[in-house]
Amino acid sequence: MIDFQDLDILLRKQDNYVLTTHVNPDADAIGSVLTLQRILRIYNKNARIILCSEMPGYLRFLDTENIIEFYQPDKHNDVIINADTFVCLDFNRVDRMVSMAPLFPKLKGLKICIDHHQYPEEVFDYLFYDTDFCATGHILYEFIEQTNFAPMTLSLAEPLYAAIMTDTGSFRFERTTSRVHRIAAELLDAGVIPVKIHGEIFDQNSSAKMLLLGDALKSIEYFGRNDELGVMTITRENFRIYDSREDETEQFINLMMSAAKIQMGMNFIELPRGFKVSLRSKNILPVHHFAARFGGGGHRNAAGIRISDKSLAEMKDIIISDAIEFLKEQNNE
Ligand SMILES: [Mn+2]
Repeated sequence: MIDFQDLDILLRKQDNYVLTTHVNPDADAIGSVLTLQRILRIYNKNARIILCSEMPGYLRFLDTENIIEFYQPDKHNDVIINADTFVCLDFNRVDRMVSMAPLFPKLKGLKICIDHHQYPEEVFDYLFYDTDFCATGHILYEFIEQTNFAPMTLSLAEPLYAAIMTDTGSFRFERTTSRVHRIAAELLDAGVIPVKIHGEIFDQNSSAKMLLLGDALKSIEYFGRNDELGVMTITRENFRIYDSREDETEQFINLMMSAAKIQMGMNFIELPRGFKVSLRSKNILPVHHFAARFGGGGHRNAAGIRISDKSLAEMKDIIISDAIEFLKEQNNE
């Protein structure tokens, strides 16, 4: 249970806030930092949003005032270190803010985490976290409703809708409750136009990204007796050919998961240094337990691994063999 009154007290207490979210921010990440910034503005606070990743182009429409800043050490270190309160949204492990992570132990102010992922690191002064929420935006919605500090306006409703709609996979994932649909209805009443938000988020692909997707789909290999494990691979060479970026591949794995027989999907993505593996599963298969074997984490049906000290070529076969064994164990074979 999250104590929204406690959070309210903390958000009214100080003057200078810095908000951030995880590397490669998604719509829940961006929607949440923007919503909290707008809440803090209603409280007459000075709140800056500083991110370790560039703002993804397709989410720029949410930042109507263009206030999100990309972290630059010279410009931001003092601001971050001396902030009264530093708020981490939609992530709970310091290493997820990559280039900003070394600043964390130096922070002079309060460290608050607002999140809905499992296994938070025990490094925050205040942790507002509950995995029952479908999105960090969902937590902020309940905060606004329970503290009742201001009416639900479009500037709050739009980022919240983007956050909740995307983190529920367009209202289809497990935590999509009747409550979540009622919240969506409230957000529509505040002026959100679903066709506009869906169009902005889902129909902004570049022509090059479609070609990269073609290569990614062609790379799919199946393993297991019944093709229950799917593996997709995107190399640096793929990115180079299409002049594309890692963040453009985020939805690719979901297309692979639409194969009927697949139980678990892995997308190996080669990075400038090392690689990452996005993991998905269906039903009760706990893919975050598999991720933990390689130092990763996430949710039961969506998790990830990031490895920077070994190459994709060195590790890919090892991880696949381990995944085959993991599936056997899970299926009691
Ligand atoms: Mn989220």
